[in-house]
Amino acid sequence: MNILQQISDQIDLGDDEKVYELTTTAIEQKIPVKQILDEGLLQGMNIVGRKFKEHEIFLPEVLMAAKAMNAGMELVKPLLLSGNVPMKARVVIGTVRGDLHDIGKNLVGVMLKGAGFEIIDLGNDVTPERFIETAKAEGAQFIGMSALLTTTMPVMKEVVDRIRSENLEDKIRTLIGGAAVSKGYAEEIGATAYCYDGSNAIDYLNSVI
Ligand code: B12
Repeated sequence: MNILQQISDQIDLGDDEKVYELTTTAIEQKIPVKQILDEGLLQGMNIVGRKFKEHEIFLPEVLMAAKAMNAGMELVKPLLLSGNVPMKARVVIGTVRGDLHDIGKNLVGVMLKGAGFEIIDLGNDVTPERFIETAKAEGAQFIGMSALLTTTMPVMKEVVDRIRSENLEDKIRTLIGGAAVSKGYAEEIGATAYCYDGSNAIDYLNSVI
């Protein structure tokens, strides 16, 4: 069986040691890192997401899959970061208040860093105040927010509204992403942009800086 297919299967089975082992082999075989990510690791998480949605699996299995995904990400991360690219802009990134999903946000952070952006990662469960105060204190030009839950996406609007009420729109632009949100939602709340993944975020940022 194709090694990327095996990585995906082992994420689905939640075996972090196997994922680590297989990802190491895939890297040694010089399979492009983007392909390992898309066709192995992310493919596995997509299957897990579908099964969770259809109640075929439950939270403990999802947690194990997330742990397995992270085991692979640890190996892929240095490759995404290699190459000394000059700093292009500073981005504060985080998952919004009440939301603990951080796999996608971490991945986007690593990809942006690899593309030459300075990333200040606030982690998950981040309040609007913390996003804005950090961006102001660090002189960041962008705030990147992640939300995976429909119940937490309104926090993004709180951030956008607050930036507007403090007249900071020209200084700090907002970028939103995560499975719960869409381009339409970004337009509705007045966020500067919606990006569906890390590559899309890199393209967007490169086009505006
Ligand atoms: C893994 C997972 C978990 C793990 C999270 C582990 C972790 N450390 O992140 C655990 C088990 C903790 C979990 C818990 C819960 N989860 Co959950 N979880 C998932 C699952 C299966 C996969 C998410 C994931 O990591 N995907 C892989 C990453 C790489 O993809 P991604 O996050 O979408 O990120 C990509 C893009 O969206 C984008 N992106 C993401 N963020 C950002 C930010 C910026 C700035 C940009 C530019 C781009 C960007 O780029 C990324 C890379 O391509 C999803 C299913 C799904 N389809 O998304 C459910 C899902 C998100 N969870 C769900 C639910 C309901 C829950 C719980 C409420 C369950 C419960 N009953 O307790 C809790 C909530 C906990 C909380 N308060 O946050 C629902 C949400 C439904 C909804 N409409 O709100 C989903 C959709 C599953 C479902 N279909 O029911 N979950």
